[in-house]
Amino acid sequence: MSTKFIKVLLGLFCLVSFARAQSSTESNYLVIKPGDTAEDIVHEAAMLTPSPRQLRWQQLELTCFFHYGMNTFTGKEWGDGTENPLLFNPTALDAGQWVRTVKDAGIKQVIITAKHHDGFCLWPSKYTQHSVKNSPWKEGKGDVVKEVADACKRYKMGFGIYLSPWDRNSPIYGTEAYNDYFVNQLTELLTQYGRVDEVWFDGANGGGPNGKKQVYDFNRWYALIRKLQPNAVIAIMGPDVRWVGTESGHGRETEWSVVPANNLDQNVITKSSQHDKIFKPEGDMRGSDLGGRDKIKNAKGLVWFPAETDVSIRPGWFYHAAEDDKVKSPEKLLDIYYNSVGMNSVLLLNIPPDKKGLVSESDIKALQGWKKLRDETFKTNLARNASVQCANGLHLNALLDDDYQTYFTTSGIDTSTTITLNLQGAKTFDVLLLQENISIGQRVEKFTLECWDGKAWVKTTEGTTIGYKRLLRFPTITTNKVRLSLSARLNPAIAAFALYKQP
Ligand code: FUL
Repeated sequence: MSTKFIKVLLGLFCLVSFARAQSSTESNYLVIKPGDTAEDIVHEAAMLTPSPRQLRWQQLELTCFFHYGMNTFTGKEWGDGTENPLLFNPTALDAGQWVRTVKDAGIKQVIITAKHHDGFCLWPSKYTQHSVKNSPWKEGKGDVVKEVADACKRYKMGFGIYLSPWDRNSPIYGTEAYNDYFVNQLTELLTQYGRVDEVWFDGANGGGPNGKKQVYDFNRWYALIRKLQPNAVIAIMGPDVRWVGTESGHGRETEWSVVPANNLDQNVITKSSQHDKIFKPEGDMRGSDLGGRDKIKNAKGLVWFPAETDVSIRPGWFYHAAEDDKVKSPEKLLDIYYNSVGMNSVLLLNIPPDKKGLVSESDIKALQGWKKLRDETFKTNLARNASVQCANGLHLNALLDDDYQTYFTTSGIDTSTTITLNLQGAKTFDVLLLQENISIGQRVEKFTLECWDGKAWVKTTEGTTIGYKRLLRFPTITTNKVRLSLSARLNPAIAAFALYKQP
């Protein structure tokens, strides 16, 4: 039996025997074996699945940043670390208002900038004087990180921390002692505030106060996080979540969650279990396609490494009163939603609280308008009552059952299919939603939606990858019959198909 045939059989076994997806036990990483053909590698990519922590994170869809700190009070974006802690003095800080506001907008997890590049800590760290403990706020007894963590518990929201590796205040930055200092701070954050769901490490690495650059001890940090907070994803300068490559809020049309892993340290991999692989992301993060056939054919390894799209609701990452009239409109935020969540990415939207310590009115209005636009569009799936036909399909109704766990797939070794949906009368729509069940893998490489105009099939929209979620907008169309054609790397696992009409 050829290895290709065995792999196809294996893929089929996974699909057919698990009509409902089980919790992911497959690996999110593999090393390409010498002698694997380009076709073998494509099948291997199709078999990779997210780790449980990556799967949980992907399903959040909407997360947010709170950039807050010394810059809020100095008006800067990057403090230089010489700022006086006396400047930090919010008059009405209410983390409950922050978390409530973003929860009302549909956001599921927040990340607080516990320390930005200026080194000022929003919690009373034992290891530095440059923190809230030397500020007038609550007479030095306050702890912003605790207030945010507590609000997240109260409102049942995910909680994450941003800890800037680059520290422009620390006198030991640029020496090995800084790595110990960083581990000490990380330990405080990972042990004093309950569950942490995401740890976000920035890529920025300039010089410290003495001009020296720091060689970061990433592996030590990752091991500490895995030990103290095993459910947390480690983002950006970390192994679980990849930066999408821009800060514009627009992801890529072709977004593969499986990408080459040439930079993995092979010694670390063989020493640790594959689920706990440890590596620092390197290489091109900005290309238009990071995981297509051309990109993976010469890879040494493959890894499930999904994209996160970070963007600020304002021009800057921190609050500046002068930008109150430059808050992104609900329509602009909706565009960002289609181009991030709708492109197989998680959105990380920054909403910076103001000097008082509150999310400002202009941001609240924009978030409310954005939520309303999404609710109006996505309230009714116009394909919901369709009858579904497919010559080589299995579990056809799984497409429309509103259950992400169940999924449509193809029979035999077919990796392409055409699904026809009779909409039971004329329907008018302008949005297509597709979802793959990623606990089986990301497999679709190309899809086309056509509508029946009474005489012939007319192409309405098309795309390449789907992944966890794909949303496409197109000119309004009315029809009683649509068909979806797709081709995949291995039997596709389609969890959802929906059509919507924008208000
Ligand atoms: C960047 C930082 O330099 C910005 O200040 C901001 O924190 C952004 C999210 O990441 O690299």
